[in-house]
Amino acid sequence: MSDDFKLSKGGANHQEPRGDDDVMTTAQGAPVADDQNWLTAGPRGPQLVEDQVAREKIFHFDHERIPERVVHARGYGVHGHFELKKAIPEYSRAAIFNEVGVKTPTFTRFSTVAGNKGSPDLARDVRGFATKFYTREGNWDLVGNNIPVFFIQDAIKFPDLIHAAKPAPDRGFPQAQTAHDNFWDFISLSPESMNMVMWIMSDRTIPRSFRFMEGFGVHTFRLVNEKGEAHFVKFHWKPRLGLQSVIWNEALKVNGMDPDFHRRDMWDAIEAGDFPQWDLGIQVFDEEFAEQFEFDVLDATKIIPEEQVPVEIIGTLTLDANVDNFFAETEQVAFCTQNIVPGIDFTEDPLLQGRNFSYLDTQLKRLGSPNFTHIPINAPKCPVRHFQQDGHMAMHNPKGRANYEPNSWGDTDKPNEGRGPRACPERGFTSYPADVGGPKVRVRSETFADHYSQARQFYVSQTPVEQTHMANALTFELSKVERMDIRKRMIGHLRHIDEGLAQEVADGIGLEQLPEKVPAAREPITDLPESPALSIVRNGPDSFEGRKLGIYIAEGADADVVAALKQAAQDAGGMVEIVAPHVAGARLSDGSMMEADEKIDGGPSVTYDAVAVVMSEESARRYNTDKPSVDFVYDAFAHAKFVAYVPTVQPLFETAGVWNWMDDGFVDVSSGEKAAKAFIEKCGQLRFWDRESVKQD
Ligand code: HDE
Repeated sequence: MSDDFKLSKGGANHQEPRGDDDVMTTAQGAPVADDQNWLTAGPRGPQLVEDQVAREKIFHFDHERIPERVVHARGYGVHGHFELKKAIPEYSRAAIFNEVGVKTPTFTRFSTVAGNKGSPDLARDVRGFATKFYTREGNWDLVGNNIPVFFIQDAIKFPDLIHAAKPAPDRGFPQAQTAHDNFWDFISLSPESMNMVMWIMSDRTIPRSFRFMEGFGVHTFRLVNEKGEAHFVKFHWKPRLGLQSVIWNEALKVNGMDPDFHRRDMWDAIEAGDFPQWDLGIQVFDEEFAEQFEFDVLDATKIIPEEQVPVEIIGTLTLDANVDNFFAETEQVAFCTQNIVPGIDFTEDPLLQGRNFSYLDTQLKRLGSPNFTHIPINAPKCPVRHFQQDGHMAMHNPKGRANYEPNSWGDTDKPNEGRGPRACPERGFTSYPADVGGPKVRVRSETFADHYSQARQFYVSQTPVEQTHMANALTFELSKVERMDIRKRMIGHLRHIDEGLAQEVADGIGLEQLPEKVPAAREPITDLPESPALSIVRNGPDSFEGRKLGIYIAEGADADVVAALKQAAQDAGGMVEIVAPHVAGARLSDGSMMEADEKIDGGPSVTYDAVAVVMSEESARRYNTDKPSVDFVYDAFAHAKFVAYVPTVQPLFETAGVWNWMDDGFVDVSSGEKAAKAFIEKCGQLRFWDRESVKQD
């Protein structure tokens, strides 16, 4: 036992501090002599309440938790910066939109919506994509999602939506799932949600990584220029690495294998220096466009297709630093939709207006004090000057005598001293003087009444493989709904969207007859043009950059082939992990020992974008009855992945049932470098979709 690791009285391990700076203290700063033994009356006697050290420790521990977010409880935050590439003074006076090249610090938190803090990452769910920009004119929070529309049109329905989605109040389950009666009951009684239903039943809700998904501000906002002129705007985040999702069967397995799949992916990418980037795009349009557009631009259940109003890229977000402390940053960050800066303004979108009330309110509940802006992660990085004071945990109170205005302090011999700040009409935030008014009523605008047209547009814009996934997802979800009337009502909506889809789902859940259509508030428009921007598959990457190859090796694996595969993947900007029967690794054909990143049970193929299996025939025979090895191969096949192999793996591939089914997604890489390169190039397509039984039109 080393000198600095001794047993103290009572048997607890005691480690000496390494210097004065290393001495443990209480929260009050008093040095601590023993942090392992509670003060007792005699060695076997009762503990004394007098022990202020132990009491303080336990007291603090008892109060470590704060309420989790009522929605978006599970999230992951990352630091970064936004760099403007193109100034837009014609649209906005905001400094962040006018200073090309300036790097504005940011904090982005990705999240799921329905699950609690400990729920799995790959639940089928919308992903939050919230970014706080610490601009020099104050914090701007763009609190968006990875889907550009929402379930409801009016904030008053939000508590019902969330209650219906979250675990039922009596049984307390299901967790982080929408496949249950309450959710589909609410949805099928809320026709306005049908566009969103199409999006959530697509693979958008099972993203492969936060790094490969889009983000949207959802609402229509206003940009206001120096002259006070306003334009409408929708904000978009476009991932540089292209879009990618997993497939449902994979998601189920990933959740079991690694519930932290998304946060681990983000952490690893940033630690490896592969900083993910998104371009910020804007769709700008004026009142005239809004007037002639088929739908109301204030209705958050509708998009404006990119083909109709192109997305103009103006800057780039780079995420380049993980947090130092998850609680201090990710948990305590408090996004508020009402955090805007001069040059950006709200619209009368009733969902946005409701959110502006909710976010401030929820932060008080969660963080316990109106001074949550004093917490470093929430504090602006520009000067803050006001007369707000006191309250729980106040860190910054005004100095001097003046804590009100107007005041005449400082009017005498020292003009600026002690007088405090004053509002500035020129630089300060000014609301756009939108013409609003009318009788006080509780009605939904007639212009919000179309519920199916864009749902159909989304569906017809998908590739056949994506359409099949949607039909499968709907079938899966409705098969978990126990009440037949809810299932039927849902299919009654689908019939307005696409009769073929409705039929497929009806067949999928075993209905003999198609249910009646649910009466539509307005006849859907059935000939909206396809919008290719809505498909994930059409907007994937063209390289393996940022993706992960899993190479399964065992004793006798061809060293040259393994090296060639590693090199080719890394050259393409991909990551590589070695999987082996033992975590110690395997001895390769050249006698060298290659360490493994994962033991086969801990590195199933669902955690990789593409896989390679390289082993001697002897090893392939040895592991052909090993379940994790067989699953590795079979799952890669079933999930339409590209697979590199050497012919000696035949015995394993035979038991996995894939040897006779090998298609163009399988690449023999035994010849080395060139073949490995060709394989990685193919992997740029991410999946070999032909393998899936696609819907035949
Ligand atoms: Fe939220 N939402 N929301 N939401 N939301 C919250 O704020 C709310 C909506 C979104 O990473 C809460 O701090 C209402 C749309 C994200 O910390 C709460 C309505 C969109 C996050 C709240 C909506 C979002 C939240 C819970 C209906 C996409 C996580 C904790 C009008 C544009 C932010 C919190 C983070 C969080 C209310 C609808 C996105 C309760 C009332 C639409 C990304 O304030």
